[in-house]
Amino acid sequence: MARRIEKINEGWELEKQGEMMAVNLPHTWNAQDGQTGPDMYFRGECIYRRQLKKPELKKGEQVYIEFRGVNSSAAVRMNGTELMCHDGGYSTFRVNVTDVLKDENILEVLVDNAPNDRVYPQRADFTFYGGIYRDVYLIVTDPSHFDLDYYGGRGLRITPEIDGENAVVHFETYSVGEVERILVSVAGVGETELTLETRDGKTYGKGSIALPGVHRWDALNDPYLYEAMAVLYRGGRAVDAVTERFGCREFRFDPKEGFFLNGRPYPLHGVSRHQDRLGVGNALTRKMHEEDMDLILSMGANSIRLAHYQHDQYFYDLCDEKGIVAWAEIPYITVHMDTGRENTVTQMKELITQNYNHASIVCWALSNEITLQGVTEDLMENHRVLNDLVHEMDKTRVSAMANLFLLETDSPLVSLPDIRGYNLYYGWYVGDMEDNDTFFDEFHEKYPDTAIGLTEYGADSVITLQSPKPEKGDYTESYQALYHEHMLEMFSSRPYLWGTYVWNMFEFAAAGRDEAGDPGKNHKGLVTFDRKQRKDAFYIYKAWWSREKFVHLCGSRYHDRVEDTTEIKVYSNLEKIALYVDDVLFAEQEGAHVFRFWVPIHGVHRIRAVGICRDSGCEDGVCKDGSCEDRVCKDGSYEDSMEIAKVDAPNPSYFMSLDKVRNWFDEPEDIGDSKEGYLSLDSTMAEIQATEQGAALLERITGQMTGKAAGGMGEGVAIPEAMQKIVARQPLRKLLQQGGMELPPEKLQELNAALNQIPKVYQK
Ligand code: GCB
Repeated sequence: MARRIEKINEGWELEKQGEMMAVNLPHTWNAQDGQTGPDMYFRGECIYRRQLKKPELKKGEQVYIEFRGVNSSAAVRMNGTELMCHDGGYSTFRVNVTDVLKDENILEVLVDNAPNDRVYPQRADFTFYGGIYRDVYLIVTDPSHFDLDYYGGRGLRITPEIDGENAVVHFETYSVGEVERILVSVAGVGETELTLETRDGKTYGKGSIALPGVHRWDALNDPYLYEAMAVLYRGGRAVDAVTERFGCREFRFDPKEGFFLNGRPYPLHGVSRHQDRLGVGNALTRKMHEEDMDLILSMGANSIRLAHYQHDQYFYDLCDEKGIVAWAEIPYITVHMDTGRENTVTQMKELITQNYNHASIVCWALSNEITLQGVTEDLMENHRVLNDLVHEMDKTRVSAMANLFLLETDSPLVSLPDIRGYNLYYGWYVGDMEDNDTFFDEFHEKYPDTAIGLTEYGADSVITLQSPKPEKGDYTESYQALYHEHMLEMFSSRPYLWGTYVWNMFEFAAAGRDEAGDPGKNHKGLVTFDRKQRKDAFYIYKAWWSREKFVHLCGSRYHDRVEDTTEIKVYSNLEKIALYVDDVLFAEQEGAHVFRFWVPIHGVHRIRAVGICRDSGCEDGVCKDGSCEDRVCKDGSYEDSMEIAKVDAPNPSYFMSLDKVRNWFDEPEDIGDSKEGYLSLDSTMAEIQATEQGAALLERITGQMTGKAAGGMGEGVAIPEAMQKIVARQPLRKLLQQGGMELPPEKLQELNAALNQIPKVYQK
C-alpha cells in the first residue's frame, strides 16, 4: 500500500566550470576551499546530472524527487524541461516529474551558491558550501496521497494537548486525489477515522485520539515517543501511508525561574551546533550526525541551538530520541535585505511545516543578530510578519530571537518575539567576562517580567596554543577554559536565565576569518573541527552538567613549561581530588568542579589526578560495594595522567606569531615615554573621551577599528550608548589590540605622542 521510496545518492556527474567529475551524494564542491579562507571559496553555479530509468508505474501513479538540502538555490530540470526552482539551502523540497518522464531520463539540478540579494544567508560568519549536500529520494505514490507539494511537509500534523495525567492528540492530514477515508492509529493505543473535508482539490482530515495516563516526553529523563500512522484509503484499498513519531510534553519560559518542562524547573544547559566538519563540509553521513550527538550528550548538555539554519531531519530525530530540547531557526542573519522578505517567509513556512511534529523543538527563531547595521522600518515589519506567521502556524511553541549585543534592550524589536536571548561576547571581543554578569543583572532588574536567555557566548582557542598567564584575545586553550569557568559560575547564581548556549560545540568553517595562523575557521568550538580533540573547556562543562563521573587534567597539551611552580588544574564532578607527582601523593583537595594545585617543577614529571568518590561505600576512589551510579569507580579508575617538563625557554609552538597577538611573555610594545598628567595609550577610553581633542582622535581610530572585529562582520557598525560603559573602562592600547588593529611600533609611538600632548581632565 505504501509509497515506494528509493534513495538516489549514487551515480551523479558534477559539471563545475566546464569540468566533469563523477560524484555520489551527499556532496559539496567547497569541502576544501570553503575551509581554508579567507574568502577564496568558489561561489557560483554548477550542474549535477544523473540518468534516471523510469520506474514501473501503475495507472496514475506520481513520481517525485525529494531533495533534503541543496545550497543555496536549485533549478530542477528533467530531459531539458525546467520543472521548479527552489531558494534556500537548508530545507526539503520536492518536484513532481511524472509528466515529463520517458523510459530513460536525464535529471539535472543547477545549483547556485553565488551571492545575491534575495536568499538568506548572504552575510554571516560561516561558509555557504554549495552542492546537493543531503540525501535525494525518488518517491512513487498512488494518485491519491498525503500531500507532497506543501512546503516539503509530510501531510500529517500532530498536536498533543495535555491535561494533567491524560492527553488528547489531534491529527490533521493534507492529501490530494480521491480519498475515501483516512485512518490514524497510535501504536499500542488506538485508532480513529478522520473527518474529511474537500476544498480546491485537496482533502483535509481531522480527528483525535485520547491518551489516558499519558506517557510524557521528559527530555533526558525519559524521552518517550509515540508512533502514529495515517493510512489513506481509495476504492476500498489502502493506497498511501505516512508514519511520524511525536512526544507529549508541556513547557514554559518563566521570567523569574527559567525554563520549565512538565511542570518542573529544567534549566536549559545548551550548546550551539553548526553542521559542518573538516574535509567534509556540510555533506554529512548519518554516522557523523550521531557522533556529534554523542559528543554533546557526553558533555552533559540538555539543549541544542541548531544554528543558524534548518538542520538535517535526521538530527532533529536524534534530538527527539535522546531527549534534547532544541531551538530551531531560519538563516535570517546579520544584515537585513529589503529584497529578502519573501525568502524569510518561505524558509519559515518550510521550517515549521517540516518540523512541526518534533517533540524536541520548543521555539522557532526569527533571526540572528539581524541588527548589525541598525533597525529599519522594513526590518521591523519583516519581523512582525514572521512573528505572526509563527503564531499562526504553531499555537504550541514560542517565537524567539537571538539579539546582537549592540541592540539596545529597550528597542521595540527586543520585545517583539515571545522569548528573547542575547548573544554576548564580553570577555572575548569586547569588555571583560564580568560584563556578562552585569548585563544580565541590569536586564533582569529593568525587565523582571521578561524571560531572558543567553543565546551565544564563547571564546576562540586553537588547541596547540597554551599559556600559564591566559589573556583575553590570546587564542589559547587556557584562556578559553578560564572564560567558560567564569560563565558557568555566573549562570549558577542566575536561575532566571531560561537557557544558555555555548558558541560553539564544534569548530566550524568561516571563510572570512584569518586568525591564529589557521585561516577559514571559527575556533570557538569546545571540540575541534575534525571532532577528534576535546578542549579543556569541554570538561568544565562536563564537570558542571554531567553525572558521568570523570577526572580531567587541564593543560595536557602544555607540556613544556617555563615557570618554576606551575598550576595543575583538574576538572571533575567528584568532590575530592588526590594529585600525584611522579607517583608520590602531592596533595588532596576537596571542592567542586575546579581543583587547582601549585606544583614546583624541575625536569620531566608524571602528573596523575585521582578522583575520590564520596558515594556510600566508596573510599579513596574505590567503590567498595559497587553502589556507584555507573560503577566505574569500583576499580578506582576515575583518574587522568599527563607528562609535563620544565624548560628554559618558551616553546614557540604554544603562541601565535607576534604580529597577530601579544603573549604573556612579551614585553609590552615600546610606545615611548609618557608625561605624567597627560593622556597616553594606556589611558582608558573614558579618560580620553573626557577631553575634546582626545575624543576627536578616538573617533578617527575607532571608525577604522569596528570594521575589523569578528572576521569582518563588524563593517558599518556604530557603537551605541549602551556599549560605551564597557568600552570606557578599557585602556586604548588593549582595545586597539582586541579590535584587530595591528599598528606598527612607530605608529603606536606617534599616537602615544599625540595623546601625550593632551592634558588629562579630572574624572570622578
Ligand atoms: C555571533 C554570530 C555567530 C558568530 C559568532 C562569532 O554572534 O551569531 O554566527 O560565529 O558571533 O564567533 O563571532
